[in-house]
Amino acid sequence: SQSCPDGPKRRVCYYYDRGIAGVDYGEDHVMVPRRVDMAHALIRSYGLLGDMARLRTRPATADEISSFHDEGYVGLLRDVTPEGFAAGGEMTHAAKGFNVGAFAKDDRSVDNPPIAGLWDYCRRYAGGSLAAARALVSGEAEIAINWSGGLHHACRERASGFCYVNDIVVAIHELLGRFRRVLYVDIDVHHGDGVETAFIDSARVMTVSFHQRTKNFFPDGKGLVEHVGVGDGQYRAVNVPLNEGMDDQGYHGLFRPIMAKVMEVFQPEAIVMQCGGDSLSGDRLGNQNLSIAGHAQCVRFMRSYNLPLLLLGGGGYTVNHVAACWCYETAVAIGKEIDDAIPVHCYDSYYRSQGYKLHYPVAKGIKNDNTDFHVTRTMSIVMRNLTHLEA
Ligand code: ZLV
Ligand code: CA
Ligand code: ZN
Repeated sequence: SQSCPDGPKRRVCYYYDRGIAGVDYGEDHVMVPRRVDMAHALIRSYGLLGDMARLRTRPATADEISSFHDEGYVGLLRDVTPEGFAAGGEMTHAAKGFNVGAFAKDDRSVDNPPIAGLWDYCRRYAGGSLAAARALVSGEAEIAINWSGGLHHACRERASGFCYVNDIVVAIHELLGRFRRVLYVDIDVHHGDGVETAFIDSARVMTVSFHQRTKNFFPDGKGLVEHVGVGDGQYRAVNVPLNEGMDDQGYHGLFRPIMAKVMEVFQPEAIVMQCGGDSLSGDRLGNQNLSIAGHAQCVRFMRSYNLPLLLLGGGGYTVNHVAACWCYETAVAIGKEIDDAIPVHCYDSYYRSQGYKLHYPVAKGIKNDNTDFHVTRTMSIVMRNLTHLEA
């Protein structure tokens, strides 16, 4: 196959379901599923759809979702409606028990609203991740992409952090049918707690999360560098906590050596990467300072190992940034250079503030609270933990 700066082109499968774009978490909610439609429109306008096979699939079934989730919780996801929830009866009570529609203790915001079409939404984004995993299992694809997936906080029997069904866990279960060891890498600014917990005692799945760990940052109390997994999973959970303001250089100073060591000691047969775009500079929730190039460098680095690779979305709350990022990472997956100038397309007005350029400049004058002392300490603890897995 044709060569390019990042090695040969790869067979890439891509999932997109237009039924997801219209999902509404609520007017004041920061999660905007339309960002996936924006990314898709951008991907199309750059002509990248011609370089990938499109994954056509059916939405995931209740049985497939139940491979991870509790049946009672799955039943609630299927039955709950905004109207039924608003009625204040039995359903309201049941939903809140599963953390759907529950108010935060201290304010009026709802992380996991009982949105219209909730079950259909869950089935579609989980179906995409499952189909992507199957394309890797069959060998049809070397890289499979679902930007609408990556909802890493969902637990077996409760919603958490805008996530209802954990499509990542469902997809990893599918990959385990074929691959002996699966590596999970999470560059979302939040800790990948749902995935870590699901495989906390597994020797076959290693989870690595890079995340912001500052006062009260969600999910509070998770993802400490000391959390390494239990039982057969000991040292197979890796946590890299960050302070605010990490830039490209600092991030890669950690990412590259840690991931190289992880690859060496764990020797996975497939890689799943959650590419949450809230670690980008200027995100509405995250306080990091990565550029799109820096974020995508993580994808490029994992891709260079030439293993079956599943790329998923996740967070990302400044919609023009995250859409541009996922478009660029799609090009990286394919192995194609794309122009910085955004082509004319239906969402191009969203990119006016960045001069219609894909690579917007990172925020200036952001303080990087990750001192050399902090970074060196984190790195040495993580590396020491990993030496326990050396053959
Ligand atoms: O990007 O903010 O902090 C994957 C992902 O990782 C909380 N939730 C909970 C725990 C107590 N608080 C609730 C109060 C939050 C303050 C207000 C919001 C306003 C509207 C809608 C959502 C939020 C919000 N919620 C900001 N941060 C949260 C987190 C959840 C973060 C999930 C990240 C998901 C998709
Ligand atoms: Ca993370
Ligand atoms: Zn996030």
